[in-house]
Amino acid sequence: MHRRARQVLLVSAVAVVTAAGFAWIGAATPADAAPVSLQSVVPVPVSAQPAAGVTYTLPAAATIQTPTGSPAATAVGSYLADLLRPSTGYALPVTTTSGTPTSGIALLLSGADPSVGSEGYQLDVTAALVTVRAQTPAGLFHGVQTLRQLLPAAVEARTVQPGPWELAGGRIVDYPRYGYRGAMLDVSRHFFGVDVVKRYLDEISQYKINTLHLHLSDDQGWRIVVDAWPRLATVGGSTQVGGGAGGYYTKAQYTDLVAYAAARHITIVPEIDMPGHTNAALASYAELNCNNTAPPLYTGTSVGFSSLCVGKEITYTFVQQVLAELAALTPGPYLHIGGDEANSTSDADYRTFMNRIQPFVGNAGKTVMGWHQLGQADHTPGRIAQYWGTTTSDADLSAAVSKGAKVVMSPANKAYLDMKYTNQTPLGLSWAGLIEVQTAYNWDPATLLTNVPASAILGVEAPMWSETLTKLADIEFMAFPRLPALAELAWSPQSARNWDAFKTRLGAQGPRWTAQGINFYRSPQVPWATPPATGR
Ligand code: IFG
Repeated sequence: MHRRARQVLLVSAVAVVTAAGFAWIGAATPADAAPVSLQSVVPVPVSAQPAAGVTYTLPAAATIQTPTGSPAATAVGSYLADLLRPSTGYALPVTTTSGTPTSGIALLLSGADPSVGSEGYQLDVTAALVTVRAQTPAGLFHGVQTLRQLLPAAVEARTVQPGPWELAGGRIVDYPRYGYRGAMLDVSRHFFGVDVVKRYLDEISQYKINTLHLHLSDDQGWRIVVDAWPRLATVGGSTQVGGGAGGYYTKAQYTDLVAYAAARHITIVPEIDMPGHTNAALASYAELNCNNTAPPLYTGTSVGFSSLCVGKEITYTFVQQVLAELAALTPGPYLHIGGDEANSTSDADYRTFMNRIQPFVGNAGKTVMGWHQLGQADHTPGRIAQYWGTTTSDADLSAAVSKGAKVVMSPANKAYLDMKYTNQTPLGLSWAGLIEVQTAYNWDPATLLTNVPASAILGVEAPMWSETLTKLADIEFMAFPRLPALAELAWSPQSARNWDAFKTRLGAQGPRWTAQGINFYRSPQVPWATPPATGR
């Protein structure tokens, strides 16, 4: 090659590398330099109107202002301050005001678009201030989660990051499609302590989930103290799948979890699974068994082999006392009484048992929730059937609905977070099928079932069974990114949802999870954004 030409080639090569280099460095900043788009929020809002050319920059002296006379609104302000202080390094005092702020961040309980209802919000960003308006503190909390996502991913770091902390101008008016937006954690197969559950509550609250169902009892473990039956915890809670030490929540710990959830506007739904899935209770008290002999504690993963003794009176004393003590600790409206896989209980006994114990829930001031097999038993007012089937119709579910039940959708082949993503997923099961992110996202809770009216659907819940999960990182790997996908099904209008737009919005959540230390699955279906250069 001619020398001159070689020189030109070399220069241009250097130019390309340099440009590419700058381009690469540049690539790290446009994400930071351009404020996060209002169109990028997960779950996608009902409406988002960007204000072209308007940007709000959070000043170091900003205050967070909440209305006088609402401690719950002030608590949301403090929650926001706790989120933003570590990464911005700003003081962000939380003050109360009876007026209309003109700068900083305002959380107000007046002036919201009436469409926001009891859980929605209106978010306005101008050059001068950010205002979240809602009718309730829960609405303010959900607006704060959106505000959080509109700040750079670096805001999720727990050490001070360089700003600027910019927000794109505009207005979002948003409210949920469904009132029941849940996650479930099985703390029986493997026990997870208070700190793990609190971390999971932190993580799911980012996506406007408002219910955490705790599966507190099963064959392998009983996880909540019952004063009238102390061996349930001390014996029934003494092991877990694989033979580990297990554990249980004291009443004080359960109460702490309930309060922690409530501060994130999440309601706890406790489950005592009956009459099957009861080996831990049967192993704790011989007298609960029909043959007066306690079976050994169970550390395997089979299901369907246990049953409370339907013919013994002590069984009903037991159930009534357990439910009464649990109800007294549970401010939420529901007690979940299980009812699944009662393979060792005859159909007649199942109906006899369920018809006799359901009133105990009502007597304790709560409403019955159960797996959809509960449709075999009589209706009780307000009852919820939780659908966990893999088919588009089910006789027990139809029976429940025909008797007046509402439905929470947890189809095992769409919403079970313990299902493997692919055959290569190291954790999880696959009996309901493999669930990659697109499978978890691409369905409509209102129309999946052929013979259940859309009006019967209360919402969606994503169960996380823990036969194969032993630690927080396992829970995170299975929940992220599918839980945000299911959260969008539960919150956003069906008309606003489509996979191609969602996967890009989901990809932009990746750096936020990296900054939070969430151990998420980098699904090949998702175009993951590059994480910002943040310290943890
Ligand atoms: N089905 C059982 C769960 C659990 C699950 C694991 C329900 C309602 C399989 N019952 O799901 O206890 O073992 O995927």
